[in-house]
Amino acid sequence: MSYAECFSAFGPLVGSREERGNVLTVLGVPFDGTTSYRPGARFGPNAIREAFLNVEAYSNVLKVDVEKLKLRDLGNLSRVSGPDETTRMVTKVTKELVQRGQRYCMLGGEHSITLGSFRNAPENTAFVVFDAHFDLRDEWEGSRLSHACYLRRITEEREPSIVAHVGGRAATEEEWRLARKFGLTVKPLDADGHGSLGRFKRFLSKFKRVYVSIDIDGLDPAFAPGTGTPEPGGLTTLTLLKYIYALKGTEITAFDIVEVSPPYDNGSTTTAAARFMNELAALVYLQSKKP
Ligand SMILES: [Mn+2]
Repeated sequence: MSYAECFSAFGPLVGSREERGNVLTVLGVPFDGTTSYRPGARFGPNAIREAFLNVEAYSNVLKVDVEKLKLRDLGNLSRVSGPDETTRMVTKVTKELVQRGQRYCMLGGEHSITLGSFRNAPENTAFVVFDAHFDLRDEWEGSRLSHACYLRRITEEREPSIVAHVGGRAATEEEWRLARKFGLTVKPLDADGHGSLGRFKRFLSKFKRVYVSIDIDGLDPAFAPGTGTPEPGGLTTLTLLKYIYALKGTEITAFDIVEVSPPYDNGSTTTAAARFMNELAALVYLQSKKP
C-alpha cells in the first residue's frame, strides 16, 4: 500500500464498505425534492458524517466506545429527481439490508425517505418519531409522497397505534384529530413532565422491536436552527437524549435522522444529530451482544 492510499481518506465515510462483522450499516439519502419551505437537507448526510467523526465517541451513559465498533458505510444513494423514484430506491436498498440481517442508520435528506425504509420493518415493530410535525396530510403540493404526508402513508400501511410521537406542535386541526389514534403522543410541554418517560417505556414494552425516526426539527430551533421547516417551542437536546436512553433494552431494527439542513446551521444541529447517531449506534451494539 502506498503512503497516498494509507494517509488519504475517501471521507467523510464513517466506516468501511465491508459487511462482515459490522454492528451497523450507514446509508445516506441526499434527497430534499419535496421540501416545502427551505431546501438544503440534501447536504445533510455528509454534514452529519463530518460531525459524527468529530464528537466524542465514548458514551459515558451507555459505557460503549462507538469508535471501537465496526460500522459499514454504504455512502449515499444517487440523487434522483422525484419522491416516487426515491421511495422506490430506499425501499429496495433497505429491504436488502433487512433480509441480510443488517441493522442500519439512514441519514437524510427529508422525512419522506422514512416511508420506504419503515415499510421493510418486521411485524410488531413500534415506530418512534421525534418531530415538530405530524406529517399526516393526505397530499401536499401535488404529491402523496411529500415529507408532509409520509406518516399518513405509514399509518395506512400499518396501524396508527404503533406510533409514538414525541415533540409534535405544528399541525392542522385534521392532523391533531388523526394523531389521537397514535399509541402515544408526547407534546413538548409535557415531555419533561412527571410520568412521560414512564408512559414512553410502557408503550415500548408492548412491542418486540422499534424503528426510530429523528426529524431534527423536533428540537427547538434554538438547539437545531439548521432545518427546513423550523418550529419554535420544541424539545431540548437533553430531553431528546433522555428518550433515546429510555430505548435501552428494546431491540432497535433501524433508525433514521432526517431534515438536517446544513446551509442554515451554526454547527449545533449537525452535532446534535451526530450525538443522537452515536448513542443510537451504542444501543444497537448493546442489543446485538444479547443472546
Ligand atoms: Mn418535521
